[in-house]
Amino acid sequence: MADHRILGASRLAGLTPDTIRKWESRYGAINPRRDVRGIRRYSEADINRLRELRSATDLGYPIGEAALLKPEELSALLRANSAPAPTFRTGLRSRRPDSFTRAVLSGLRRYDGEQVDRMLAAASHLLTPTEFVFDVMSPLFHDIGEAWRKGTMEIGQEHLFSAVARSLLGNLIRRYATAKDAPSLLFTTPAGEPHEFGILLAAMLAASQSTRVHYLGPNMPNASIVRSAADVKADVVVVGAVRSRSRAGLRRTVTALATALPERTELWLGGRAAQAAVTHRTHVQRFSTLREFYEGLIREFNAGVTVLSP
Ligand code: B12
Repeated sequence: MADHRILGASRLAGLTPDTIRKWESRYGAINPRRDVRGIRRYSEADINRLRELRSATDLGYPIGEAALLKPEELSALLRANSAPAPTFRTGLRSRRPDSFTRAVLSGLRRYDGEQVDRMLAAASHLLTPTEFVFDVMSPLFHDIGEAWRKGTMEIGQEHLFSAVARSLLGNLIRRYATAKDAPSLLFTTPAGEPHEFGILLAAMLAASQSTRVHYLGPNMPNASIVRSAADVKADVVVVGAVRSRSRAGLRRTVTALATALPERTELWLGGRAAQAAVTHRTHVQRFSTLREFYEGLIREFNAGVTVLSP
């Protein structure tokens, strides 16, 4: 069957020539052959792919994401979504979390921060908050941290991912709507504890459950934590502890913090070193994993309804 020039392809696919060119140059969505004069020639398969990409974007998928799908994946996606368009955070079953993690890692290998950002943003839109945290962000942080530690990934790539992830998670946390009387949770780590991604993910889970989140980042002296907790009327201070080098030091810090916080404020400890920080004060809870923390949130605040501001 004869190939088509761009005008014919445009008519058959229902897209403007300009869009077709952009989808090719920006997203690598198709790769038409060129004839001897360098003019693009679109095969039936190219036109079919353009039609399917158009349908995917009509359904609400960003072109940058749809363009990454292989032809059979794109067809399967359209079959699964032939009914209504996805709405924000419906947790689309056909969007497999591992397709996002693969796309993020491939962007990261090329230092393509824009792709990393786009894929993470798409995952945050198309998956539920818990799927996003447990199935995309947590495995990515883990795998990238390990790859960096083993030397199979450059420190620059780990930093690129961390910068994009920190900014995206920060924005997401601020976008959740909270009621005025929602429980107030403050997130930080003690002085000398630089590992912040556990508290960042925990903060995202808490925000998705309509609590009021105050994310203050890592490495805060006890006195500052106590003052900030008073300022924001914290119901809970959530402290992350990943390093376990000095158990005694951590225990001292945590006990001092627990004592200095007012009675109304609970202290929640999270992270792999949290168990080491034994303290006998009441109103202290420990969560080794993010899942336990999430269950704790639901249990304590009877949360469950996710409200997003537009
Ligand atoms: C990235 C990283 C760093 C970064 C942190 C950047 C940042 N802004 O967070 C930097 C470069 C700062 C760093 C520094 C150090 N690090 Co470091 N780091 C890592 C690494 C590679 C990844 C950690 C990470 O972010 N993982 C992703 C997060 C999401 O997972 P996570 O931290 O494991 O937390 C999980 C749970 O613990 C829990 N969790 C964690 N926090 C919280 C909080 C709450 C509230 C809850 C509910 C749950 C929770 O949920 C998470 C998901 O399951 C790990 C190795 C690894 N692969 O884990 C080492 C690691 C954590 N680092 C380690 C160490 C020793 C250090 C250093 C002391 C020295 C060093 N050898 O590098 C310094 C600290 C120096 C200092 N200033 O004090 C050790 C800790 C060992 C230990 N048990 O004590 C590890 C395990 C590496 C190792 N095997 O030696 N590190």
